[in-house]
Amino acid sequence: MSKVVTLHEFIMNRQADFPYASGELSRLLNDIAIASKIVSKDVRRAGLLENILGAQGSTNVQGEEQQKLDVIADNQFINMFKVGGEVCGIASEENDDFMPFESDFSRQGKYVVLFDPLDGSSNIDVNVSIGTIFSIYRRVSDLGTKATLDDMLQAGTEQVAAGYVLYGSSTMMVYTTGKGVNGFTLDPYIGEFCLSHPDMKMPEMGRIYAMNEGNVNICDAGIKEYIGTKCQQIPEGAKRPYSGRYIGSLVADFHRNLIKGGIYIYPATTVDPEGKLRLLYECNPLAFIAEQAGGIASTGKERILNIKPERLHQRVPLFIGSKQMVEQALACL
Ligand code: P6P
Repeated sequence: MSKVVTLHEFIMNRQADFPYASGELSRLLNDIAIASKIVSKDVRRAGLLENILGAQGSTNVQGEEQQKLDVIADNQFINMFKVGGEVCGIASEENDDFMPFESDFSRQGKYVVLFDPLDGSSNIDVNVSIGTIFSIYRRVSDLGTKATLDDMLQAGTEQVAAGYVLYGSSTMMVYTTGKGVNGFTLDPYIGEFCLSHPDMKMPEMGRIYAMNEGNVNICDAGIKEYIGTKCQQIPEGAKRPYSGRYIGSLVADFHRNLIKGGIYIYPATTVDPEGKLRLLYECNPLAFIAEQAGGIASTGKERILNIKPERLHQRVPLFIGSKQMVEQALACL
């Protein structure tokens, strides 16, 4: 029987990876884990509690109808960051502008967090997996001052950590600090995330493609070519074509591809000329994880992590997953 390694133990053990770390990032990652457990509890009961299920009756800056659980999750993470003291400000999908924390206590925080509190929330009412995505940067503004927009608009290469929480058949937290990717499964009986997927690597090749094929005639014709010639033909030596799997929840599609190999495509379309997914709190964190696991993340024209953001809710096209699959798709564009 191997020893159970909790997330807390793992983080503390890995702290030695960061010679100058004085524990702030470790505490921040633990704060995220605690907030995720609380959100997981709410997600698991969403269908039972009238005050949780359904639409909030408001729309976010994206023009998307907010679900009650979107707002609950957003507030849960924000409150955790405020009391934790490691974060001087945040930006989230659910808030129009970035949020510098006002207290002197928070202004001493070294980090900013950009996050999507509940991605795929339109799936809540139909009981499909959803997820939280987060991206952590060191602030560029001076300690003790108010967080600035520049703290938020940093290239993905500057991330110190990134991860996601998947509220699926089990609740998992997967993250990287730039030294590989590790996955933890929440054991509800002890209330701890326990190491279940050490040193995750994305297979270089896979047989799963994830795309909303309803868009296939309103995007780059090369994508239709890739799907028609690579995904929907029987590869040499194989017995069947690739499998199309599209959950409609980015975190769930990404996680499956991370484990089994695969590609997720959300291209620019005539409806969403910049693509649908947000650079700062969806594409960058997953790109960091993908690359750390041996995968690739591109807009179709450039490496996601190299982009210098200009706007908080900036959208970009996303091709992310197994190295060879993404390369094949990009070659068709
Ligand atoms: P569509 C959810 O809204 C999301 O941001 C991702 O989680 C998901 O992959 C995508 O959008 C689904 O978008 O246009 O296919 O419904």
